[in-house]
Amino acid sequence: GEPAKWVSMVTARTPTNIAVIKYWGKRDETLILPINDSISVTLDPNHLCTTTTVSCSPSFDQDRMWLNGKEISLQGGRFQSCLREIRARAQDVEDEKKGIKIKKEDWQNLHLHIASYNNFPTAAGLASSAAGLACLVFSLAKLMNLKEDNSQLSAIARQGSGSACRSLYGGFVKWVMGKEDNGSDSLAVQLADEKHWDELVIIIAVVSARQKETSSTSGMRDTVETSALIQHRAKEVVPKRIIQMEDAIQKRDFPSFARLACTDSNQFHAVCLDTYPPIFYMNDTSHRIISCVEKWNRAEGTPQVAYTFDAGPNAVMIARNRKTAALLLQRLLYNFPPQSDTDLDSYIIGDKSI
Ligand code: 2P0
Repeated sequence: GEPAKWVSMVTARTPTNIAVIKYWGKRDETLILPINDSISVTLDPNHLCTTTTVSCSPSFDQDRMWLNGKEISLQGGRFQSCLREIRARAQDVEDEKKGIKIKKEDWQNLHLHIASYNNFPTAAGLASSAAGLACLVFSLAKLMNLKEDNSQLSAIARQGSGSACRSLYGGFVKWVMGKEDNGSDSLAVQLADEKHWDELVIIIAVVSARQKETSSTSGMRDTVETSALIQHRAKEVVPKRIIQMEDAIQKRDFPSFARLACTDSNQFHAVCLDTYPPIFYMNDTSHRIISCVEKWNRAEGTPQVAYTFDAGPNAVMIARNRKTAALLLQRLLYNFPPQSDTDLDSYIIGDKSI
């Protein structure tokens, strides 16, 4: 009679991460190998995150994927690299209750259906690809019963999107650039877990939810090709900051942490400006937020809040504790009053066109 039709399914949720020492520039575009180490903090999984369900069934006749409910193409080389790496490590799966028995060689022919949701604006410089690719790799690894640990999985996620490798861990994470040409040692390690420094509060001001104009991938390619500053940054500046940042995290030294995070964000944007043609990710509102935080920190005599901006105008602010976070929110609402109270737009500051 009819062969048994079954579906095997795994759902995972992965938070995004925010770099405090930035990744910008690759030495290998295909394997996604960076020109410097980077350090990030992974957000609370209840907030900015991707939820992904991966499934396989003998009744699926092709690989398909939906992002926020809309079908997207899986032809891209990066997705295919991740899938190839995962399939190569797939193991036997057996679930007697559901009548599922998959031999590892079967994975080469079983097709996948993948549904992924971001609960935040995609590609607006809020590291959506980081959470997305990390979640995809993690859920596929569970579906196919991989034996690899999170660090080894991070080296696979890296090939989907560089910053994704840092979302395989919570807390503070370092992406070690590695030395090997094949990328085997370019992976994420956890520096401290999420409980280590839990007084910190992260506040994100969505300055604009529009998609960014220059993708990170092409932006960093242009930077490596045209900026004279990027080599100085990668070789001289970042290695020292990585050591200092690890130390600041270990000691929960907020003044050092804030100084390093702010100056590294500023240097990343300086390197973007040094790219030809220049890349502008921050806008006037971003600059006003920096001034506001700098003025406050100076008035207090010691940093209360750190800021960092990625490939977009949105501000990520890290307050030293809950009390400071409450004061920060007050200041932001006073200086950047919401422009509409009708819908989600009220969370978007400074961009009248939205
Ligand atoms: C970071 N960003 O360290 C830096 C800071 C943006 C600014 O990683 O080409 O999406 O997929 O490796 O990871 C954004 O770049 O780029 C990024 P690809 P990715 O978070």
